[in-house]
Amino acid sequence: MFLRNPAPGPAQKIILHVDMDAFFAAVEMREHPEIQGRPVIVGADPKEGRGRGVVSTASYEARVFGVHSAMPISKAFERCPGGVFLRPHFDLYAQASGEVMEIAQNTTGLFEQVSIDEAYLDISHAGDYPEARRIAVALKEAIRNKTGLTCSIGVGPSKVVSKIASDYRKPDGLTVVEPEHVEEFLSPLPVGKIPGVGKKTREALQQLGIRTIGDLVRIDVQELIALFGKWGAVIHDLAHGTDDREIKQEEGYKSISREITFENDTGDEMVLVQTLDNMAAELHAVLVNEHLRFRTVTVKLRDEHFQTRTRSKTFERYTDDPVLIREVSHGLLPAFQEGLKIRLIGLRLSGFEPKGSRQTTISEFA
Ligand code: TTP
Ligand code: MG
Repeated sequence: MFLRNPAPGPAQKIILHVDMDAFFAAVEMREHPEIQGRPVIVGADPKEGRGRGVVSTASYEARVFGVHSAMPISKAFERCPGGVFLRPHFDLYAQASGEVMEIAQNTTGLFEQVSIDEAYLDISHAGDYPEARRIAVALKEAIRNKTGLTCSIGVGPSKVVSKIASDYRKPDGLTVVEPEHVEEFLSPLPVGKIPGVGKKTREALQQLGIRTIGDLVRIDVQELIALFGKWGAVIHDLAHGTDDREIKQEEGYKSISREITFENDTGDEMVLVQTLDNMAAELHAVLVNEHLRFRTVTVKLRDEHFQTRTRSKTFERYTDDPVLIREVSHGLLPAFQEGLKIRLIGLRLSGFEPKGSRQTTISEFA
């Protein structure tokens, strides 16, 4: 009998998303084995419940008490007074991030780092999902063996599906969603699982009786566009798992940035300054680890009415001075209207030294 191979169809895209578990807290626990298994909360000083900053992250043991990122540290102290409260050590996190990203990057496929603890890989070359799963298992093992840290991985046919999947069984999870199971995987999940859908969008959708991604799929896209404009069309696509964003493999960094959305909008300038200082320290640690020097600092603020403003300053010379980052960012804090609260603050460093003058390419991650 003559058996024909099936005609080759268009190559299917297979995307992997890796995200470290309770990253800052996990690095602290690795450094201090005596606090392993305890509720660990990294963030501002709780000052016996009078502290004003926010939680950076909490170990899974602390999350049982209802403590999570961006929560006021005073509330975290109230919920978990027996927790181990630590100030962040960004140099350690930048170094650990470098180790993890080097391992991820050495996995075959296009690589894109999207934050200090997460990255995408395009592993379409795997050809099928069983092989993609083997790549994911090997990556988890390599990260655990070489860094002592656990991560969660999601694999699926698009960025959005793999990202939602990596979050699905945290910590130390692996979730593989084949194309024919995307709808069944996504539909029972709450709409808040879609990246970018925050409290405000969630509340507006709830007014329409939409709670799950399945509810969102069933609604006419025109209704969403009427309500949210372009963003309505985007979330409708994402709800279907449709996302054509490619993996952007970049030669070195164009910018490094950090954004924090507060759990409760804040009008407290001290909180803004403290948050900027934390982000400055974190970004500075990345600069040092990656041997980068920059020229431009940008501060971004989004107020309670979703109005976003950015202000930048560019220096004549390249620098990596941490004091300068802090001072300039404070100076850039745009004067905000009395009484107007802030929901998001961001800090970005860009304008790095041209490639070649120093070691700045991603392949030189140490
Ligand atoms: P995340 O990946 O969002 O959180 P996580 O790694 O701590 O926990 P998970 O297991 O749910 O992934 O963020 C990575 C790190 O970024 C986190 O360890 C601390 C920092 N971070 C902040 O400083 N503030 C924030 O509001 C968030 C969300 C994260
Ligand atoms: Mg993480």
